[in-house]
Amino acid sequence: MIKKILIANRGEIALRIIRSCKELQIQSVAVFSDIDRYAMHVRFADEAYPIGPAPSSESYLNMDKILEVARKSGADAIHPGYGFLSENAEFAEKVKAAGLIFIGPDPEAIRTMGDKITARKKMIASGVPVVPGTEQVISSEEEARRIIRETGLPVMLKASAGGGGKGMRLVYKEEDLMRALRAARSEAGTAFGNDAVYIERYIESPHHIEFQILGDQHGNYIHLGERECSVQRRHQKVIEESPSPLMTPELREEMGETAIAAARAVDYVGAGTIEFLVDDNLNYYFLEMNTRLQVEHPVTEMVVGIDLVKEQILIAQGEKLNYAQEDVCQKGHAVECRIYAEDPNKNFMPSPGKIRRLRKPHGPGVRVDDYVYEGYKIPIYYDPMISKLITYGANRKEAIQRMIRALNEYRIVGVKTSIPFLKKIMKNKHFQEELYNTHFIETYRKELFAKEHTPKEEEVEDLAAITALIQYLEDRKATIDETSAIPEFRSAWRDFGRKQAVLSRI
Ligand code: MV4
Repeated sequence: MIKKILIANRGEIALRIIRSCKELQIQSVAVFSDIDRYAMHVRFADEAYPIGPAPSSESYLNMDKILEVARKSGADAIHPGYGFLSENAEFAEKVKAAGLIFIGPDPEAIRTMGDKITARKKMIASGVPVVPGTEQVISSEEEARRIIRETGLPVMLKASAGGGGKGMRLVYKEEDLMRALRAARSEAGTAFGNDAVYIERYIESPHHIEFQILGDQHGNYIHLGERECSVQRRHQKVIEESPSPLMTPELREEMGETAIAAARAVDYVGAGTIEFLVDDNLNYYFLEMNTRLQVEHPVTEMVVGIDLVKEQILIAQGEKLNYAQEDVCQKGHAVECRIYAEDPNKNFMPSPGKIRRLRKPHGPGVRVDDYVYEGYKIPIYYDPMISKLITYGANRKEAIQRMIRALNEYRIVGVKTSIPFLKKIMKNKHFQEELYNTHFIETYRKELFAKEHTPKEEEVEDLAAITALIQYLEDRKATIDETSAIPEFRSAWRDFGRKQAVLSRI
């Protein structure tokens, strides 16, 4: 039985994992960099230990330091979350060698799926459909030419060590192949220290649909249905939902079984995700497998009613799966919006800084997985995602209308966020009518980035409060940075009262 888990991560996912630990009555150990001393995961855990300076290379990626804290704290397992060391086979090996449980798959499964050419070979051998293309690393330019004559154009060149869009090149004409190949190789070599490149036929307007699977240490597997992740910007997911509007019960069963076959091929243990590209004719192709818990796992949790982090922990301590495939059913609909501290009007430049005022949405079917609080300073060192807003509804329409309502309730003052951009997507006719694929944002960029000239009702409310605040500060000859020094402003209630008073006068 696991009694104490070290969470080798920060931010919302560290909180998410600690919550499941608490429900399982397992002690939690946080680790933190110097700049994260006042971060929420540090306050939330039962114990917390410093692991070094702010840059993640010196803290959250420092394997030895994390293992030292595990030993010192008496943890018996490590949960890596997502990002950082979560898909690092060497770290999983070191955790095992230290006599600890790694909450995730075997290092060998991480390694196989991390190398995309090896993964493709493994999938082909297991009868999992992959995008037509190479089975081996491209060893010569002649070979590349021969392959494109077989698969046809256009093709995509991808780095074997890549994934998630890094080091990709799209080739439409044979005469561009050599230059693209050299560029892809050189980019991959610099970025990953591995210049192996492979070729896939280009799927023109695909959907990105991924299946969540769980596997235990006894060879049992189930899938928990799919997530539709086609709304992306520069290979960053923006919105995820489950179920996918494209899915049929028959296709779900078939792709679910294919996802399980993919997991079985690497003796996968724990929670994992099989990514597929799906074309307009509903042909589907294995893209890659993510051997970790994913950012968007909550949409699956909402529609199947299973706590994925809890299942990960129970699997890691050797228990058999708590569910058979026939126990799993998707009910209702869930949508997730990723909220970033970025300025959508300035090409999504990061907008780090202090959260001055924060009001989270509540009410029926609303879940907020975040880690920020009023007064918290968002550091520049890590991912700018500050919150995930998830809404659940009886059907897609209700989940979307709930999301619009929840986004309207959300107030974040002090940093710019992607909330206005997310509202535009949720209100977009093509999104609402299920007419979208991976090109959604670029296709409707005009509408999605249009500046609004008429303030919305909810914004008028804020404008009134802000006008009153500015006047108040001018009267006191103070600046916004000094508000925390003004005794009255230590009370959010007084602030709220002032706002009501202002509103009653307009
Ligand atoms: C593709 C593709 C079309 N054909 N591969 C982008 C991220 C990486 N995971 C794989 N990606 C793609 N691979 C073939 N053979 C189109 C994309 C792609 C994409 C995939 C999912 C979501 C958004 C995307 C946006 C552009 C391109």
